[in-house]
Amino acid sequence: GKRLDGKTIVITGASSGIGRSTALEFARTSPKNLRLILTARRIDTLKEVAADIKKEVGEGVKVLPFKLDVSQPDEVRSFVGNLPEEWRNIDVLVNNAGLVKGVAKAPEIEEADLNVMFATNVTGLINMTQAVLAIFKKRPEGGAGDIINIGSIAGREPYQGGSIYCASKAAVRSFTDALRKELIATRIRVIEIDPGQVETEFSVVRFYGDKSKADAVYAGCEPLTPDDIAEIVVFTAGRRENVVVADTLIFPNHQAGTGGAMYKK
Ligand code: NDP
Ligand code: 8X3
Repeated sequence: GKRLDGKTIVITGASSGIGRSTALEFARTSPKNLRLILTARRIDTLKEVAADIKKEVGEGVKVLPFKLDVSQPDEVRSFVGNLPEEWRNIDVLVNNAGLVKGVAKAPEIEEADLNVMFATNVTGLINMTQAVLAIFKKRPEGGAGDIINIGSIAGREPYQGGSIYCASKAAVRSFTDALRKELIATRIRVIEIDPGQVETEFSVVRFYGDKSKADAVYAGCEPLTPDDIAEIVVFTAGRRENVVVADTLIFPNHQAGTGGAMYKK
């Protein structure tokens, strides 16, 4: 609604799943004067998302597809400076880009998998936050803007075969909580949203592209949809300035945790 009108919003990982749905939901909620900067590695897919937004809400929302690999610190460092001038006054950052690779137990985890999970989910999120905080901090009252971090139930309840992913999401949680304390004297809101099971490309990526293994994860379950999480992201950004939806955990009805805490028909 009105509170979001005129805002400039950056979403990382907007080419798929929760990030893509979040872009569409922002556009639906505030179809006038919004600027959406959609980032991910797959620029062609981002352009498709931009076209989907235009088709659904028309020309009122300005969309900038922008190729950005958050795991590359140099790319993140030059990100804001490489935006066209009228896109730099960022109000909201949605740190959504993230991934899991494999289900190996600790002794067997591939070094490349370990590194890409931390470089994306942790260092990438921190570097993006630093880049955007530089803009937020220039505003009155110590700064203003929203940082919305997508964590996971995995960051609260680690499970076998997910040690690195779970540790990465626990790191997100600690970073987020510390940052909220550091920014207590400002108008910057620091928000964490922790989904449970959502059906996206997440499991396809986890199983290195094996769609049948990914489908088996959701067999007999009714997972959340990415739109379910997108609605909550947009809700938090649309609250009155003094309201911080600091921390949210969202499950589908059959879920109460990780590991065994998933009811399968
Ligand atoms: P998807 O795989 O569908 O989407 C992940 C997005 O992240 C893609 O747009 C992908 O784009 C992007 N991404 C991956 N690596 C990078 C990178 N290095 N730089 C920029 N973008 C990147 O999965 P989800 O939508 O499910 O995941 C979104 C977030 O939600 C993640 O942080 C995930 O951990 C979290 N989450 C997911 C849950 C689930 O059950 N699905 C539950 C809890 C949390 P591209 O490949 O084009 O770069
Ligand atoms: C994704 C949820 O539990 O499959 O963050 O790791 S889980």
